[in-house]
Parts: sequence; structure tokens; C-alpha cells
Amino acid sequence: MKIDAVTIFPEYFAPLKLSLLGKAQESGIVEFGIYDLRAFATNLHNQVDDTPYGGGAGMVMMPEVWGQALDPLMSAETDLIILTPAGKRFDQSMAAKFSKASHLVFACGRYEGIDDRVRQYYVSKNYRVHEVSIGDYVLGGGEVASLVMIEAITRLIPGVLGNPESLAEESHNEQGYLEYPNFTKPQNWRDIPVPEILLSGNHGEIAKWRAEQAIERAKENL
Ligand code: 6GU
Repeated sequence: MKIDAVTIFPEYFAPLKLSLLGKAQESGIVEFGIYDLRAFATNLHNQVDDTPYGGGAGMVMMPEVWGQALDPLMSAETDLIILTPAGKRFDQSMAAKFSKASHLVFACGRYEGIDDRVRQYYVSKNYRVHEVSIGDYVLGGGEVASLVMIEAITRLIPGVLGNPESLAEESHNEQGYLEYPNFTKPQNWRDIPVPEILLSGNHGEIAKWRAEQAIERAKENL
């Protein structure tokens, strides 16, 4: 999979070389391309934002520079993801869908966002365009949200995780169930013992206990 991101802060994407994502890139499963939006500015001061028509607080990113940056990246293979707190909520099932894509482009807005005509234009040209938010809070820009999405998506690509079984059992599987609590050595830590049942070797009873615990946790965290 090819994953591109357009941003005025390319340095935000330095963590892509670490850990799972770094290995996925080294092994050729994913290829990241990070583009500096400002390099596509055509005006005197490499300005990328301006005041909103109609008035109001903040600055809006100008469409011209976004068009220049995105045009060469877009193809029939592309899913364009526009990061905005007003977008559709990102979740595990969306991550699973995007993990089957061949080319993702993350458009990282800052300020009050990107002139809406950028979205309108690529929709009108029949590209797949998605406005996505990672949760109900406001970030300074789409960069961190992109990193969250890239990590959640990339680890679902076959070959990225060492142990594919952890995908099947994990905490937020696509049905929305929460994972059971986990324990490892030592058997007793600060006078807190590991639950007896996990030492019993009775796999049926262990599975039952884990399912109950997962439901308890899900209720507590509602
Ligand atoms: Cl995608 N962008 C911004 N600026 N804030 C957010 C977000 C995105 N998702 C949640 N909050």
C-alpha cells in the first residue's frame, strides 16, 4: 500500500520510521510519502491560509495550494482522506476497510480547515473522498489524527503483525467488544495474585471467564 500525507509540518510524521510502521516500510508492505504543502505555494510569501469569506475567527487553508499538492497524487486507485473534527468518526471497521485500499492520501488541515471547494472538486471528478475525525475533541490539525489512522490501518495489512492471531482476539474487534484483562509473571505482585482460573489449565472455563470479564469491562467503560 502507498500512503501519502500532505502537511505544513512534515516533521510530525517522523514516528513512521519506528516500530511496526518502520518495519512495514522496510519490508516493502507500505510506502510512505510525506509532502510539504508549503512547497506548492505560488504566492510571494508561501502563504497557505487566509481569512474566511463571511467573517469569523481563524484562518482557512487556500484551495489553490491544495489543488497543486493533490493533483499529482490523485488517481483512480486513491482514497483521499480529509482530516476534520467534523468528519465521520474513525473506528475499527473503517480501519479494516482502509487496510484493503491500495493508495491513501491524508490531507492534513490546520487552522479552521481547508476551503471546502477542495473536497467538492475531487468529489466532482469522481474520486473517493472521505472526511474523517478521530473523536469528539479538537486537535490543532490533522497530523496527529493521520498518525493514529495510519497506525490502526497499517497493522491490519497482512504480514505487518508478527502474530495474526492477536488480530482476531484483540480489544476492539469490529464487533465492538472489549478485551478481557491480561496477566503475566510474576504470579503474585504486590500482594495481588493472578486470578486462580487462569492457572487451572481448563481452557473451556478460562474462555468463559474471559468472555464475562470482557462484558464487565465494556459495561464499566460505557
Ligand atoms: Cl481529524 N482534526 C482535528 N483538527 N481535530 C480533530 C480531528 C481531526 N479528529 C478529532 N479531532
